[in-house]
Amino acid sequence: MERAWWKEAVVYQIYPRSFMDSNGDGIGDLPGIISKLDYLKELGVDVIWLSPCYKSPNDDNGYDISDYQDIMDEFGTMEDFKTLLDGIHERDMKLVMDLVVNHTSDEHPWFVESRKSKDNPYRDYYIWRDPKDGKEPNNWTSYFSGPAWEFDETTGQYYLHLFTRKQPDLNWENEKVRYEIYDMMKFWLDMGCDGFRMDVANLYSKVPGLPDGIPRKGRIGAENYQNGPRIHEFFHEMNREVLSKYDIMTVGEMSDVPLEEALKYAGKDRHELNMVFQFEHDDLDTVDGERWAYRKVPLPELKAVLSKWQVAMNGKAWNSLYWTNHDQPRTVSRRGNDKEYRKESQKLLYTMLMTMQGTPYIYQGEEIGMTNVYFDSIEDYDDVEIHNCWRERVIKGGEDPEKLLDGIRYRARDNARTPMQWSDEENGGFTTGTPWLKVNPNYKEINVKESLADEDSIFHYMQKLIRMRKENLIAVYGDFKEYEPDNRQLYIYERNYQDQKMFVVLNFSDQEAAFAMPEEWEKEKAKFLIGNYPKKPLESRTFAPWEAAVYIR
Ligand code: TEU
Ligand code: CA
Repeated sequence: MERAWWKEAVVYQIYPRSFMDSNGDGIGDLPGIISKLDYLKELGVDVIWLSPCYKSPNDDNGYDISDYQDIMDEFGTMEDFKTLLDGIHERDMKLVMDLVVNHTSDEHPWFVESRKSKDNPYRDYYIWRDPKDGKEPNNWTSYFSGPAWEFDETTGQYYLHLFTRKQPDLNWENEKVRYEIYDMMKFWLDMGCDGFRMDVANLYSKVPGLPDGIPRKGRIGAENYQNGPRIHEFFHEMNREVLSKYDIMTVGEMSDVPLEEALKYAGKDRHELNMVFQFEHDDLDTVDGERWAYRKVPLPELKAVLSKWQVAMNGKAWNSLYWTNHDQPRTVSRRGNDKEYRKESQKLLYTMLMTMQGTPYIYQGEEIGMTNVYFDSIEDYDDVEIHNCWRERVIKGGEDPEKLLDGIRYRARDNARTPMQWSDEENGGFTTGTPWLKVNPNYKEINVKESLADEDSIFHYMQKLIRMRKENLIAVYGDFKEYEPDNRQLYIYERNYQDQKMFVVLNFSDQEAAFAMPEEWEKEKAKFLIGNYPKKPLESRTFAPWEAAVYIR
């Protein structure tokens, strides 16, 4: 397997709005991030992926961009950005930018022009259609509730928006649009940025004619824009025009990306992207495509999906490994036990991440085991996704508010967006003002200051895991073989690289689990490498609740 820096790197995602506020306005900012670079270096991460920091009216917290080549007022200035970039490089780290080019803000000058008249030079930068029988051009619905079309009085046509109405979709069929985007990408890369995380990167190409979607519960229309007809052509072109000219890292965020498609997007000789974020393991706890319904996922189901990707990508493409991001619940609340076994289970979950093939991503706050927030009232939530849905389903639709609130408390994106908990001071030390989103009240116990002081903390364990990965290339490149796929408590696997072997045993449960050593291992003189309980030899024994142990020989 060919080595590459972006395969060996550990990535840390920053959601700037919630990371660190430097000036007391309650909103995280670039100087705030700069003040914490030494902390990130101490953790040991190599790459920082910054969620969007561009000019934006913040309908969707920066994922609605009104100027791709300037910095959001609340976050600082271009000067601050350059200081940040230098600060990252001086510490031998790299910076990956968020590239949001499926859509812009409706306040982007392209859209402001586009909506003026049908013959405006920018008209064709977006997707405009005549009404059909006085209504929307097709039946597609948006990710954030309601139709994916908005009627615009000025010209009597509708425009497409897969997300909010303030996020009109760009028309990727238009070559001019694509080349504008490529130029903008070069602007950041020429400045020294080290790559892109590409937002909803499998949605750019829509099926010509924009046919109706298959009617179903949940969002309608996806089969007409997910992994669309020209998407690979677009990535080849982007690769040829931009990506191939720089030594960078690229990751496409792609919901509903089947394995066969991922093998193309991230295929090693296909000249598209380095890797994708896929969501198959993430989607397992949903029910019937209903966004807010959830269920407990039996371990064998989760393992089946994770293992499938490990095996299928080996030697052909490259995985990204993540448990959460700014759109997902907190890992320990969703997959571990955020009460009795918060530390143990979080450590186990990241032991898994750091011992699989692929590039691991840590979302801010995961290194101290931050939890879901479980707000009492809908008013406490900020997310446009939640408020749109509430309006449509509770206020207009008369649905049971308690039931919906229960689902929201579990799955809300705001769970990951509460401010970073730096200390036990007011507002977790995130701001001296009023935070834009309430701090999780558990900041008194769960915070960075406490984690740094405690030798046994999740932070220090995460630090060791990262170091372990750097010292053992097998953790990065080894192939993957699973044992006992039907075991409902234990995830057991082996990695192989050159003449080395690594064994991993993970007890994903609140109960002790009996571990019977597979025959092939009996002969192996494996030594304990890392784990979240005191060292024990590799032998048949019971594993404590949420015990994780890694062996090597
Ligand atoms: O998310 C894309 C995506 O698939 C998510 O929309 C997910 O389905 C959603 O969060 C739940 O409804 C990306 C960004 O990560 C997200 O923050 C943006 O809101 C979205 O794209 C639009 O840019
Ligand atoms: Ca601020």
